[in-house]
Amino acid sequence: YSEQQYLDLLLDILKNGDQKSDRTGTGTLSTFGRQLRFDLSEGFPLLTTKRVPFSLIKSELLWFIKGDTNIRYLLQHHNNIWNEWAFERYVKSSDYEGPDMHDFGRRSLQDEEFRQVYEQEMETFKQRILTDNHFAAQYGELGNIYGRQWRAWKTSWGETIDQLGQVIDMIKRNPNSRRLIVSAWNPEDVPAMALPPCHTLFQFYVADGKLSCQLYQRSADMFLGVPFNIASYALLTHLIAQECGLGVGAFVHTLGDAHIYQNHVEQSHKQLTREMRALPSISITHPERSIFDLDMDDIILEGYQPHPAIRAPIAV
Ligand code: UFP
Repeated sequence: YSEQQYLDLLLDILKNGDQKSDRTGTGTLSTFGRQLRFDLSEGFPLLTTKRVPFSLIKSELLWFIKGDTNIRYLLQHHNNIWNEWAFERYVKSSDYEGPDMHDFGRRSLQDEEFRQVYEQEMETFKQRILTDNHFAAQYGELGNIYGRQWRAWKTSWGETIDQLGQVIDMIKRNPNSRRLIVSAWNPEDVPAMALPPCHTLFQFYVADGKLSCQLYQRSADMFLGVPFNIASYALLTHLIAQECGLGVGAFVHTLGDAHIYQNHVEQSHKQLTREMRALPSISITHPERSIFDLDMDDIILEGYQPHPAIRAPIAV
């Protein structure tokens, strides 16, 4: 059963993980080199032991697929998950003239008065991204993140490579290929990135008329990040299978540093007390539409009846 594997790994890390300090100063329990395997024909692997916000996963994935790296599209779909990265560049720039925002992530958790000022500034920032084209082009842009590497990887000879487009063509023309790979990890760009890609590289595999996908994730926040990542790549596999006229096989999730933050331990135990429910399913309403033209309404999640969400602080 798909979800059980996730829960088993969560429990194993709680019991046997090594205590390890980390970049964010939070501290983790950690293991290295683990794998989860989801049979996508069993159902769509969106966790049922807590609610995972599928619409955020869907809009982020469509944004990646379009090769868009500007948060305006996300904001138009009420998706705020990348805001802090854009906001940070803005408040560090010479154009920013508002109240001091240094270290806003940590300070807004610790200082209620500051949090209100920060939220006001963030709201103003979001409105300007949505309404001011020039401002959006300058400060909504996140640069060399997933969408760019997937669709327009820069070459040394001054051109770009559409890795996702090419891999889809290859799946259609030569499904037996063992070279069906997309890499988000660009060593030339990594030193300048605030958040180097966590989902680093993925490979497709076709057998028996079914498409499988394996992801190598270098760093995995088991409680908050991984439930998103599983659903995102499961959805990507569905969309590409549809595009290529194939059924869905497995999503194989290989994890490098798989960790539970110390401030997620209690929440993880709580999740482990819950009974799994039936998995939801995915349907695509315009199967003839190209994967690059899909909109939010074209993908429908059905039968999702999870336990309530469990709040936890995100490590920044
Ligand atoms: N993280 C995930 N999945 C993601 C993502 C981030 O688990 O899709 F973007 C977590 C992993 C880690 C942190 O806890 O974010 C990134 O920190 P670092 O770069 O130090 O590994």
